Amino acid sequence: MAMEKTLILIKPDGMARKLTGIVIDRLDNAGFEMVGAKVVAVSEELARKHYEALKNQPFFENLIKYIRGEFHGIKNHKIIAFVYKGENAVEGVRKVVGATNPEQAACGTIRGSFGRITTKGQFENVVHASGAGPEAEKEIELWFKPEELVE
Ligand code: IDP
Ligand code: MG
Repeated sequence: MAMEKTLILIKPDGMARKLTGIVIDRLDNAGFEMVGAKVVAVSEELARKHYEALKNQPFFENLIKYIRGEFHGIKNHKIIAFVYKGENAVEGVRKVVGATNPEQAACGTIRGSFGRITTKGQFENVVHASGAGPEAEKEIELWFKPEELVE
């Protein structure tokens, strides 16, 4: 067991559907501690950096539009970013969040409860959560300044 930090984003569908409170509640109940939080207007540059590893995927351009709120009419492209901390937080938060494909996400996970695939095939999976390996540290550095984390 290791103390870890991980990045969570409330994606534009989660914002539009007013799911922020539910996401916070589920992470609270799973025993994770919020150490950073802010509202972010996602720039094109930030979006592309965040999803850099997926730049060769066929859905990449849609992903950039999605995270910038272009499918959901979010005023000022607003999303909410969090850093959560806890024992094995990266894997643990991913368990609470559920599988990438909302149709495959287990019942009771955030994505299993609230995610959907649109008729155009766009995954709307409510939240982003850092994956295993160096991803969490890299993402936290991209989205937060060190002094924005309260530990
Ligand atoms: P993750 O969000 O569960 O970590 P990743 O593979 O890192 O999944 O992909 C990032 C995001 O890209 C997903 O959350 C989802 O919004 C989108 N995505 C991933 N795979 C597909 C796909 O096969 N079709 C459409 N969108 C996808
Ligand atoms: Mg990922």
